[in-house]
Amino acid sequence: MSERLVSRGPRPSCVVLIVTVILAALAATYPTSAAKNPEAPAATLAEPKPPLESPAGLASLYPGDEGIERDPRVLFVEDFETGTPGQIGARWGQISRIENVTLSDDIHARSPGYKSIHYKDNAHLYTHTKGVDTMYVRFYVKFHEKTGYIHHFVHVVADRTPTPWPKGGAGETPPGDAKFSTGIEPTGRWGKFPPPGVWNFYTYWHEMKTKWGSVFNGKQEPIVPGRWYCVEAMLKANSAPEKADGEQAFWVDGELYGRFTGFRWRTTDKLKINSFWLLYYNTDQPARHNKDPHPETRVMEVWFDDIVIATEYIGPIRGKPKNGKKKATPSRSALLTPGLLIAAPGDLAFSQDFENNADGFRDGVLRPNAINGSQAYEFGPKGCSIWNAYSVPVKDSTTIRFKLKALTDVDDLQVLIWSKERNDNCRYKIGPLAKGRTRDVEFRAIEARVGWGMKGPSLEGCVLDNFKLIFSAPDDARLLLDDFQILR
Ligand SMILES: [Ca+2]
Ligand SMILES: [Ca+2]
Repeated sequence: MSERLVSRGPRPSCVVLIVTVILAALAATYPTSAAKNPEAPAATLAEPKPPLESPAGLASLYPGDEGIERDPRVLFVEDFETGTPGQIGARWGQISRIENVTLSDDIHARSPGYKSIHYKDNAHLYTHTKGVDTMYVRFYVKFHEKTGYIHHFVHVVADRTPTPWPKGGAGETPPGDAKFSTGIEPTGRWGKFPPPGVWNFYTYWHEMKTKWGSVFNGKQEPIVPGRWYCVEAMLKANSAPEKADGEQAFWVDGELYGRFTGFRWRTTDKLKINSFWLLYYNTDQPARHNKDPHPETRVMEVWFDDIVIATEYIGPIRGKPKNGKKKATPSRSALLTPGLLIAAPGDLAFSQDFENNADGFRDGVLRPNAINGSQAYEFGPKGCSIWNAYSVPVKDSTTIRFKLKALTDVDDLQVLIWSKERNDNCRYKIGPLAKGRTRDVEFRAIEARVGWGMKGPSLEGCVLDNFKLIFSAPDDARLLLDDFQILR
């Protein structure tokens, strides 16, 4: 599933230009290098530091990061000292391409532990924290000495309806009440820098002007392959739906490299920053875009360590643990605590298992022994539907759940829910389903939205009292539906 969402189109040069201009303006306000340069004029040094450039972070309170996981401002800690990749994946919530993930004794100079995690080619860990309005993420990272250019990298995500797996969305502008995200990524900037390039932000939100996300360039300092770095990213939501006071910033080895302001990231404060994607995604595309003359010599490997996620600035590790090497108590995904990130599904409002009848449903027929021996409801591409068998005001907890089995290959499966309030259908796209495959579908009613592209208003606040399922296939194609449930 993660493959689909990460294909990326070309980065429009006009955006790069605009952002460069914005950055130049910002640089005047935040003289990052001058403040660190002992030869800079005294006047520059005497100026008060911008709030985000404070050199002291949470890490300065916990030498060697010892006990940092117990700070109430800290949301998640992972030092890769505990457990196998499988166990690490289980506590994060999801690991992909586990066969490409190993623990390594390659550690950075300030490491308070023994091990880092190593990815080869393609892999990810994906996790969730409690939802917050401002998130800081710190990680240590090293690229292989022979690294090539990288397609996609580490992301911070605000997701209204979080799932254990990262969702799609490449090339799609997310609705302002559903999602925004930013990636802290190396980019070659069309071959201007050797691999892996320089750090930038690659960002998706509802007001982005381009199809493929927006790029925000910071200080153009080429990343040295084979060297460990401390990289930090901050994402701050706008304080009210109508205010454009959101921000994002990133630091390298404690130095502010880029700060960008004036974002209206979200249209509701119900949308919180809550997901972290330790992603390493490679294709042959960036080698082409950057005109890499020797892509065949590249070794796509990366190391990560000492991840801390918090609501305040963290900073690089300072000092050493009191008693030599240490292990953190590793965190667990907030999604593993039901009801913490999103209201748990409500009470059952309606269910139909099709064992005795199809009461409420129309335009299909009962079929015995259809899905794992259970009787189900069979219907064609024009769809089946149910009207007025339940009436549920749509809240975050309102959930729709059912089982599908395709008797032929079908495409473009989607749910239509008519909304009187919207005077339109709200849609939820399921996608294709291969012949013989059974799928458990579960989604929140607030995920259904007006419009073919699901970009319009959602079903939030409407009354849920109908459901229709349609798909694309020849007229004689058939699909089976079973165990349909509506939860309040
Ligand atoms: Ca470690
Ligand atoms: Ca059944």
